[in-house]
Amino acid sequence: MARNWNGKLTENDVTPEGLYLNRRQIMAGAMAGLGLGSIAGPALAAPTGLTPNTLEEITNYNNYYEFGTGKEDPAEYAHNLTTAPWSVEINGMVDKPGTYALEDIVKGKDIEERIYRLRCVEAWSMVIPWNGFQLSALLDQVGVQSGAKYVAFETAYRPDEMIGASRPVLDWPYREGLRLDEAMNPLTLLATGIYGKDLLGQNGAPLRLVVPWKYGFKSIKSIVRITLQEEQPFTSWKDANHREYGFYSNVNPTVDHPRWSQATERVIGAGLFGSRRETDMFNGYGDEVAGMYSDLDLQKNF
Ligand SMILES: Nc1nc2c(c(=O)[nH]1)N[C@H]1C(S)=C(S)[C@@H](COP(=O)(O)O)O[C@H]1N2
Ligand SMILES: [Mo]
Repeated sequence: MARNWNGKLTENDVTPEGLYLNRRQIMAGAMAGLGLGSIAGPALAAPTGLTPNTLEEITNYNNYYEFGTGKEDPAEYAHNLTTAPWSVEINGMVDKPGTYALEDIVKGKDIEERIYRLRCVEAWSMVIPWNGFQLSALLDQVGVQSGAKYVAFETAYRPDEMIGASRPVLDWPYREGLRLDEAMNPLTLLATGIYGKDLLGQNGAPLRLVVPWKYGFKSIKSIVRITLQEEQPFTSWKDANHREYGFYSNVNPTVDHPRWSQATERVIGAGLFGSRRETDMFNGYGDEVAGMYSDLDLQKNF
């Protein structure tokens, strides 16, 4: 019987047994990958019984501007990033600041499968079966101090390994941020894999954020620093154009990008000419996240 991430029964109750067993085998594969987390309970189904895109699609149509702005550039160049050893500096308003080896970050975490929609601000979307753990587990581990209101994230900046990072596309390093309650939301994931395999470079190896109710650019890749702070963090896309990219960037079909509609999205891989679907408020995750924004005017705080 399939249950979604919070234990509710889902449409995946009708998932054929074969597919379900297949998922279990995939998860066994996940343990062989980074191999440091343990799988908790049954494979987790998506809230709406989503069918994931193929690994081929997920790894060949990417945005990772440090490796170029073309959709196929990351697949060609991102393997140049050295991802082992890897460490993440966790600092600011935390009880246990420090530079944590990736192994120590993953150790003891339940690596789950989370099948999420990814909605890019450019109005295309995919469905990705992530493996990872809740960001909240890491924040609990390091101890968030009272007074911290935001979490800032930073991607590695290595122009010698990143062919696109010597060009002034964004104010590097790529930086993103969340409000603390968004960071602690159970949907917010630190991903280590896809389809039970370690992340490839183009998807943000070895550790990237996944915030499924926000536009894809919030889901920052190849994280090297996490800072707990009182002030709203600097974020690269808002800095590049604050009229087009807000801090919140919640998926919202009623707030158009100044240069295009956000009402619909092109589904990657849906036939030769693709297909369009209507974009859902909060990318379909409103039940889980809308309450965080009840005091905000989402037209102004886009
Ligand atoms: N460091 C970094 N993170 C990034 C990006 C980037 O250019 N650099 N692109 C973002 C955008 S716009 C999207 S849509 C998603 C795409 O994730 P995917 O390529 O794994 O599907 O990554 C996000 N994270
Ligand atoms: Mo994006």
